[in-house]
Amino acid sequence: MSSILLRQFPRSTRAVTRIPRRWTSSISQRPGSDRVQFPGAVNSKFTTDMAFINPSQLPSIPTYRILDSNGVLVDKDRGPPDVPKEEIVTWYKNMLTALTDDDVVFAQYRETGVYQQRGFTLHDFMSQLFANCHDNGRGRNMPCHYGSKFPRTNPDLPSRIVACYFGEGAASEGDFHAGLNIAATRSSPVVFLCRNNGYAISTPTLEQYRGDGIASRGVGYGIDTIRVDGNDIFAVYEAMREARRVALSDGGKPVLVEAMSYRVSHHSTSDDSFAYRARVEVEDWKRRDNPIIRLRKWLENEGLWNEDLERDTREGLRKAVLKEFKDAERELKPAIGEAFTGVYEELTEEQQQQKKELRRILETYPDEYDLRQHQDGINGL
Ligand SMILES: Cc1ncc(C[n+]2csc(CCOP(=O)(O)OP(=O)(O)O)c2C)c(N)n1
Ligand SMILES: [Mg+2]
Repeated sequence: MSSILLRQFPRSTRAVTRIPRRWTSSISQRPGSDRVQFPGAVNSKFTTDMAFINPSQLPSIPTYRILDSNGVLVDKDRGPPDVPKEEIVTWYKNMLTALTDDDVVFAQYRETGVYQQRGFTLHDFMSQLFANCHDNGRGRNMPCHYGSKFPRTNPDLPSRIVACYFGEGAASEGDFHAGLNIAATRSSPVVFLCRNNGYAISTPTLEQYRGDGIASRGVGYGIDTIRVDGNDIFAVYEAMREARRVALSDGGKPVLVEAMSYRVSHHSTSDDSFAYRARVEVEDWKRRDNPIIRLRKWLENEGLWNEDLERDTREGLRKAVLKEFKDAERELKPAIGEAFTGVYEELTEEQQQQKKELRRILETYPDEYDLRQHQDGINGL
């Protein structure tokens, strides 16, 4: 089965992993040494104190920031990121990226800005949200689960990384732990970006973990790690740029970035978050500190933004969104047969049977299924 899957990608895009040769047997205990040299834990000092490590008594991992919540530079001796100020105005409107177009992105569902930076248009977003025939996922994903194909076609391009975005709730899955450990032991150039927003739908972080956030886990897996103030776009940009550089150093290694940014909205339109958190907690974050307000304050202090620009920009964006919304709503859905394509190069026997069964059901109950909204109606199957 895997060979069928692999055949879909040109040979040049397959990962070539060089595993460094390690001579673990050369680690030996020197007589009289003050520390243990054991293959499973090197350089650990002997001690006669029997002291269990109590994590709650260790200092928390600090949070890197450049701007305070009033949009003022914390360290007066250093400036904002080294880019023209006018460019920072475009960050406010469109987001920014520290990645290159060639880096591979594995996203959750809050990475709209990342897609936008890579050329996704309002038309592309709306097509996906309405699962219409222009959606390049062919209507097979939940709304907001955007996707696009592998960008690389030329293996001679400069080194690239994989950026993997996820929430702190996703980090409660076993896959997170396996993923970090595999990336560490295989020296993979991956930047793991955890957005810690305090909640996994209705589950607060207190019910998810007792350690020092997600960052402490990176340390546990031997991964270069930083915690950053996720409301500070300058700090996140700099941390990501540096994480990318580190990921490509020493022949490749993973990096973990934990960005702290409180979720002010409900999880989704079907969620009423006041059922599980205090309204005042939300109001405080909304009013006092969030990434948009913080950057806006900095821009206003610099004389680069004002109320008029804010109003015009919001109005322009609102119109553009509503236009795409109306257009996308009117488009046909993808052909029904698309439900079966895109995974295997050829349909498996099981899929062929399922397709036949689907046709039988659709033809038996024509009043239950409106096929006119799909491209090619029943012929699209
Ligand atoms: C394996 C699995 N279990 C449950 C869900 C349902 N689910 C969707 S989003 C979500 C919360 C995720 O929280 P987090 O990773 O913190 O992301 P956030 O939405 O807070 O950014 C859950 C439980 C899922 N999609 N997949
Ligand atoms: Mg979360």
